Amino acid sequence: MDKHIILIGAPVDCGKRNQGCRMGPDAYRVAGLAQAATALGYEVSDLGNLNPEIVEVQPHRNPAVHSLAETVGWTKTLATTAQAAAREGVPVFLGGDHALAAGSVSGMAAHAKSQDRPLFVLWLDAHSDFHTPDTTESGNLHGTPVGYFTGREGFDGFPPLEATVDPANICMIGLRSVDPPEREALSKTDATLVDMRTIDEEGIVAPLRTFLERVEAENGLLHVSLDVDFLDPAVAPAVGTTVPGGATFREAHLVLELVHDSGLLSSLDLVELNPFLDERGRTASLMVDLTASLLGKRIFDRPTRPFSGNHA
Ligand code: B3U
Ligand code: MN
Ligand code: MN
Repeated sequence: MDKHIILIGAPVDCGKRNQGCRMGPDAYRVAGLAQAATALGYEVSDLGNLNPEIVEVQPHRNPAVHSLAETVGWTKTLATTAQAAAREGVPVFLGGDHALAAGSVSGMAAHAKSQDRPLFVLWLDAHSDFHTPDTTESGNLHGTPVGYFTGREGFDGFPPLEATVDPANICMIGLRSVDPPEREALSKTDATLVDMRTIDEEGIVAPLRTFLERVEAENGLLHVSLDVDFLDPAVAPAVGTTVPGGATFREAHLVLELVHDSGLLSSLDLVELNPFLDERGRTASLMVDLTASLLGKRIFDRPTRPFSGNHA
């Protein structure tokens, strides 16, 4: 993995009605994200907080959809920034709500295409975010980014995709809130769907290893999108949509440690942190600690074993 981390503040707050995620980027800074990466031997740059491009769009035919222009503007800004940053290091998108992944992931997909490599996405979330603007009932576009970057229809006004992500290259872990239209559409794809029952029955490691081995075998780039609600709200309360029964503290660290050991990480989103709802910064600090695990923080060194190619 590249030793240069590029922090990109994405104070996106338009993907749902309850506000507060715009404070996320600064909460990560205050919680010491840059210092944690520096301590692990990375060079760190911080691009500061970005602003969305100003765009005009036609209102969507689904009257529930809100904040379309702002979401489209963010998608453009973040896709462009992702492509430029990916040439220099590992972009880390400091959210902001999950609507930002429409831009971060589509930009990374374009970057991967320019290198003639496939993009794989590890989606750590209680939700599948596979709606389209036509199927969303809430009208909250943070429920749609996966629909967008896989090329589903209905994203009128959004920038055309330079490259789509093949659903077969997506692994979602932590699922426990999937709406009927999302379930129906997902069932027609080859996405790997790891819900809480699968985790309880098989553990979280086996499906993750299988996925990472495929990324490696296909020489893919790997984008990790970490939604705070992947975690159980008992350990990560600072989130608008709390869904009980989430990943434990230890499961989350283990997932990110295994991704680190794979040596495959190319980019990361940290999303849905709402510092307004936090308890003395504990969720922000946990997200920083999890990022440190992803960047190689460990208790003891161990011989790298989980993958055929022995990455550093
Ligand atoms: N699927 C629901 C709920 C939701 C999606 N993402 C979050 N909540 N965070 C919706 O509104 O689309
Ligand atoms: Mn999400
Ligand atoms: Mn979620």
